[in-house]
Amino acid sequence: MTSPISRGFHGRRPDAGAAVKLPPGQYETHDFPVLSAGPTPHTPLSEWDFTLGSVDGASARWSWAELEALPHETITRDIHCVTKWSKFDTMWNGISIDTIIEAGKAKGVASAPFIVASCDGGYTTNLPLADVTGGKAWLAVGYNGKPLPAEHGGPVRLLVPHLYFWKSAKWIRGIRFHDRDEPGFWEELGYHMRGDPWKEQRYTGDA
Ligand SMILES: Nc1nc2c(c(=O)[nH]1)N[C@H]1C(S)=C(S)[C@@H](COP(=O)(O)O)O[C@H]1N2
Ligand SMILES: [Mo]
Repeated sequence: MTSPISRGFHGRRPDAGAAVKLPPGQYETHDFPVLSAGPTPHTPLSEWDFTLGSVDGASARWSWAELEALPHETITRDIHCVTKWSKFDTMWNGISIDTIIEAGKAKGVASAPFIVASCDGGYTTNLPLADVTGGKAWLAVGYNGKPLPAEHGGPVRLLVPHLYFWKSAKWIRGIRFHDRDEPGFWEELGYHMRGDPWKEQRYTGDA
């Protein structure tokens, strides 16, 4: 008979691994819940565009085809929703925000220390520039090797996996630079301005 101690050790290993990846107050789910504050918009790709805007009003625009022509990366990250589910090792494809900002600079759009992302349907969310640059955020166009489904934000969503998932704006249509940190949709309603899951920055006033 094999040792029960050895069996117990092997049996607990996956849980120990999950605990390391799970921020405080979160649980792991294998589903992919859909959380939307309104109906799912369906903008045809022929009408879709993306606009990057500076503080002084300069802007740059990309059509769907122009966005698709920019370099893409495959990204595998854990995601964490403020409603307490976390999903491990989600796989995305998209364009780094660093790439978009560099392409915007070439079109005369200067950056600033904060951004607001805006979406079809009117949703907005704010982020410090430092949280979307340096390989930390993407315009995601693919999920699990397929085009991003509309309910999860397709054709294009912001992906900022190191912050609570409300920062990952679905159906994104633009990013605007700001000199000051301006609250977005949930941030106006009492959610944290930054939303770091490892610091449990859920609501206004959390550390
Ligand atoms: N445009 C838009 N983006 C959004 C939301 C939304 O309501 N509208 N909900 C946010 C919230 S609270 C979460 S948890 C995630 C959910 O993404 P999912 O539906 O792909 O799981 O999208 C975020 N991005
Ligand atoms: Mo959320």
